Amino acid sequence: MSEQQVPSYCAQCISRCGCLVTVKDGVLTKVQNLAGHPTGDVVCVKGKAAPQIVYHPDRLLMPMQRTQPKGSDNPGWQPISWQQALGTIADKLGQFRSQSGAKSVCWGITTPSATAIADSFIWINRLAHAFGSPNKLFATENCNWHKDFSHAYVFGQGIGMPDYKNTDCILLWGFNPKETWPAHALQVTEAQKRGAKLIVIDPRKAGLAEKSDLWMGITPGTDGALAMALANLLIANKQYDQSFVRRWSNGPLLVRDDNGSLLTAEDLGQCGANDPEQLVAWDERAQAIVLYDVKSCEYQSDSIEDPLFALDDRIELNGISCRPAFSHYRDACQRYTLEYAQSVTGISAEQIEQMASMIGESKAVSYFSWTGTAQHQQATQTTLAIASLYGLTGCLDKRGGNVYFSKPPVNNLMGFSLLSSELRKEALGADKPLGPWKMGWVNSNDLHRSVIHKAPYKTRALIAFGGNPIATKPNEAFVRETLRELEFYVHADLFMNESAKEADIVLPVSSSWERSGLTPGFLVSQQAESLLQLRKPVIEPLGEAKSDTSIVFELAGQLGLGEHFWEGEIDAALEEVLAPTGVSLSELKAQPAGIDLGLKTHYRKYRNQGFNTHSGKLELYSECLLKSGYSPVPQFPEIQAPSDYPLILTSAKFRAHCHSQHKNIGMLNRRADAPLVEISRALAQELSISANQTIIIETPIGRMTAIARLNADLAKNVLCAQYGWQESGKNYNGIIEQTQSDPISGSNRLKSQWCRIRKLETQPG
Ligand SMILES: Nc1nc2c(c(=O)[nH]1)N[C@H]1C(S)=C(S)[C@@H](COP(=O)(O)OP(=O)(O)OC[C@H]3O[C@@H](n4cnc5c(=O)[nH]c(N)nc54)[C@H](O)[C@@H]3O)O[C@H]1N2
Ligand SMILES: Nc1nc2c(c(=O)[nH]1)N[C@H]1C(S)=C(S)[C@@H](COP(=O)(O)OP(=O)(O)OC[C@H]3O[C@@H](n4cnc5c(=O)[nH]c(N)nc54)[C@H](O)[C@@H]3O)O[C@H]1N2
Ligand code: SF4
Ligand SMILES: [Mo]
Repeated sequence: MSEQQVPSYCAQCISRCGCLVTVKDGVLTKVQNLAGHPTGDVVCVKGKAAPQIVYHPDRLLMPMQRTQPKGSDNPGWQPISWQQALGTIADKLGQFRSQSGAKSVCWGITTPSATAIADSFIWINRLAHAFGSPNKLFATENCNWHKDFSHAYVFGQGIGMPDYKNTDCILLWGFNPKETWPAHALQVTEAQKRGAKLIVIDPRKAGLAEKSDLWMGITPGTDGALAMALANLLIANKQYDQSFVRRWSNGPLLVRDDNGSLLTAEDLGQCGANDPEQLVAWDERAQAIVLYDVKSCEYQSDSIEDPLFALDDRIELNGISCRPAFSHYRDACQRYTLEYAQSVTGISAEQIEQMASMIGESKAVSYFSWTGTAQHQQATQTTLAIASLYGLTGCLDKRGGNVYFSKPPVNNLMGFSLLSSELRKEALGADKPLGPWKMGWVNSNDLHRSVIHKAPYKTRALIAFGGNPIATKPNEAFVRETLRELEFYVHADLFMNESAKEADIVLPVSSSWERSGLTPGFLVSQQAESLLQLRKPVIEPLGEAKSDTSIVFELAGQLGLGEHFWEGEIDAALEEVLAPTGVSLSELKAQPAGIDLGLKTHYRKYRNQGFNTHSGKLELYSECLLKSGYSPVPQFPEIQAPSDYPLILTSAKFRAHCHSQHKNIGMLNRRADAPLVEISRALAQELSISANQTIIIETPIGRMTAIARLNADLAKNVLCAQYGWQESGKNYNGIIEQTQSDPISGSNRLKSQWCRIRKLETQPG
């Protein structure tokens, strides 16, 4: 008998936990944590369940094609060879490309945060681009867009990572790492042991909220109002970092009253149209303007260490009335009085004041926010409000704040440059001025419009690498209609899911344990970011399963795109990814536990390079949003709940499952075969609902059943249900209205759907 223990990492979710894998006679038997690895302190139950996932009898083991028409009860799957499968796919794609243009083919990608698709993410994007299509169906609008991209309107880049080793006060804002990112949660707990304070903003007192210093039980979807009220208090009490705001934010830059644009030196006749762009601030002490050069990010003044820039007053220059950008932001915040914020968020004025003082009194504040704030109709404005509030603390990229740790320098080979700029502008969704479509990330609403209404053109095929939009995008029926109407749908996966059942061809994908993967940096600390690790396959692929990367490289060859794919040599491609690190693939292969690049953190990099925004400053006022037709400061139009749906339904993730996955895995599904829904004791009492009874949740578009769990801490008008059950009637996203979406990101009310509930008359026995 041969037994091996291989140092590796679990690739099944964003936590990418360092692990030790036991393989006996070629069989994966055990996954345990790998002490000493920067994310190796724990593996979760899904990691431990890896053998059950890998050897599950439902694994797809060979390519199959449909023989019965779509909509039939039984698709009549017939096994086919890889050669037949890839040949058919290449022929069909070639046909669509020549008849309707490559953009008529959309490429689907499951989420890298809850699957191992990160192994292949760049290659799938690259294939779409090399093929000539800008369109990729992805989860970003409900997932990482807000933390990684809408934050950039304020910061010039994403949210960063809390510098847990040095922080004094942590905000977990709509993020529950205890269930969703254990390596992250451990850092929080360590920081708490050191004395850092923890504030959790979550409708549920869940996860680390139990051990927090302050739990803010917010009404779902109202985080923007809380952020604005907190900012209002910090400004009123002068508890914000005034020197940072004056020196490094665009707060002092003057805004024209007539059109909202930033005042330029050219407006004042101080330079010509062809001179480099210069903006204008007002020096209170000198009672004079100071010009700001956008390109160099420098003010033309020596006295800036002693900040004198005006933040408040309206002045008239050259007949143009204007006032500092900061005053616009401050005015927007002033609408959020304690009374108003209390009425909107359901949080007491005392608690809001307490949170503001904790932020104001802490030297180094850090925060992380993810899907709790991102799955709402006003998700973009919400993240702008939170990012702007954070901007006031002056902690961005400061020791103990949210920091951009140094990362292994790898080549980004997603291949956007393979697409012409004209084609990039034809991505579905490009009728909106901004949003994920700019990266070619298409949402299910825009895809539906294209497939069903041919607007602005018809999408004919979808080639999906994992994902289950029927269970994870809003309005199951709407998504099913899209998939069914496609002329050709290919789905590559480990398992047959509800969406894959609509496919014409299904391809078997190997699990992460059967293939290799590269992780350049493990995110949660500088030490973790310094690690470069190549995961090697620990077992042979099951059946005929292939990795997504192999499928991409082989398909590229068949499509005549081999030149963009190193003529099928995956190792050569990986060498190119690694080139800037100076580490070769063979060196990395020889070190299965990874190579520590010993990278060092550089704080406050903006001092040398400015922020990556248009003005080069942290933007509390966004001219970019204004020019695209949106409010330049966070703004929340009041949206009225329909009177017959008085409750608010939110959702959350839990440790044992990722989205629609893992419901079939015995050791991950001990508790229930139906979604659970947390409801408040008060509401349960009013409706005579007891724990474990089945209730019906209704929205304007449908109903689902769920099993009640009573929660004494939940507000009476809030429910939190599990999602990801695929069966109609249990599918949470079957009852979410796709019509109400964020105007910029396209996010949906997956966490703030109006609903009503009742008890199921006849309870299952
Ligand atoms: N076990 C497991 N881990 C996962 C995943 C998984 O499916 N399962 N998925 C991965 C992926 S793709 C992602 S994006 C991450 C996401 O990770 P998280 O963002 O942590 O995921 P959620 O649990 O959906 O949401 C976080 C918290 O937001 C709260 N919440 C709900 N509504 C609101 C609201 O309106 N405001 C506020 N402030 N909070 C609210 C919920 O109660 C929940 O506790 O997790 C990753 N890790
Ligand atoms: N109501 C509600 N809906 C939500 C959310 C929520 O909080 N509430 N969260 C949203 C979020 S954050 C996200 S990211 C989306 C996720 O949405 P999806 O990306 O649709 O995620 P899953 O349901 O996990 O589907 C993953 C599928 O990919 C397969 N898979 C796993 N690993 C691989 C692999 O390596 N290769 C291939 N080819 N396939 C693989 C799995 O077997 C599974 O069938 O869901 C969103 N939907
Ligand atoms: S949290 Fe669990 S599933 Fe995710 S990487 Fe760690 S062990 Fe794997
Ligand atoms: Mo996600």
